[in-house]
Amino acid sequence: MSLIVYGGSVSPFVRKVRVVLIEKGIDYRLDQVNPFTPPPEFLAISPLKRIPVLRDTDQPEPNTLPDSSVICDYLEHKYPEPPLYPKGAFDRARALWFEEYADSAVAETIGRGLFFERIVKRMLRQEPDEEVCTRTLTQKIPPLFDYLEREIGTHQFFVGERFSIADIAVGSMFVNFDHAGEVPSKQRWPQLSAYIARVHARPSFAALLDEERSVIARFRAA
Ligand SMILES: N[C@@H](CCC(=O)N[C@@H](CS)C(=O)NCC(=O)O)C(=O)O
Repeated sequence: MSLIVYGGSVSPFVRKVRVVLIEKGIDYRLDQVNPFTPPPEFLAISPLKRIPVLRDTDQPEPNTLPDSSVICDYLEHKYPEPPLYPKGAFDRARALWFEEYADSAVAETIGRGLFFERIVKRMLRQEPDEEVCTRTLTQKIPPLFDYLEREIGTHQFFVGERFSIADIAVGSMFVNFDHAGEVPSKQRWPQLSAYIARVHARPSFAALLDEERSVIARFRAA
C-alpha cells in the first residue's frame, strides 16, 4: 500500500480525501494525527500544521503533499478512473468554485459555529455555548444554504449531472453538520436536503459516516 493519509477521521478535509480514495477504489492507510497536538515530525510535512497530509511512497522523498484540494487533484491525475472532476474547462472551474465555497465559508461556519461548540468542546470536557450555535443556525447558515438550494435546484449533482469534487466537498461539510446534531430543514431547503441525503447514501460517504458516528457517539457520551 503506497498511500498514507495523515489526519483525524472527523475532519471534513480528511474526509474529502478519503471519499476520493474510496470512489476510485484505491487502498490507503489512515494514520491518526490530531492537528492540535501533532507529533513533532508532523510539522515538517505540514507547515501550516493542518490535516490532511498525503504520503505517496511510490515517489522518492520528499513524497508528502498537504491540503485536501491539492491532494484530491493529485489523486485525480494519478488515478484518472472514475473521473471526479468535470472534463470541460468551464465545468471543471465551476466544480472547483463549489469546492472552494464548501472549504471556506461553509467549513468555517459549520466548523467553528457548531461542530467546535458541540463536539470538540465536549472532547475537551468543556460545555458548548448554545448561543453561538443559535447565532450560527439563525444568522450565518441561512444565506449559505439559500445559495446552495438555488444552485442545486432540481439537479442531481452540482455540475454537469455527474458526481464530482464539488459534491464531495459540499457533502463532506454536511457530515460535520450531521455530527453536530443538525440536518438542513426540509421546509426551507427541500432540494438541498434531498441532495445531501442522496450524497450521504453513496457507499463512500455511508461507510465513513458509519465509522465516524461511533467515534462521535463516544465523545457525546463522555
Ligand atoms: N485548506 C486546508 C484546510 C485544512 C484544515 O483546516 N484542517 C483542520 C482540521 S479540520 C486543521 O488541521 N486545523 C488545525 C489548525 O488550524 O491548527 C485543506 O483543505 O486541507
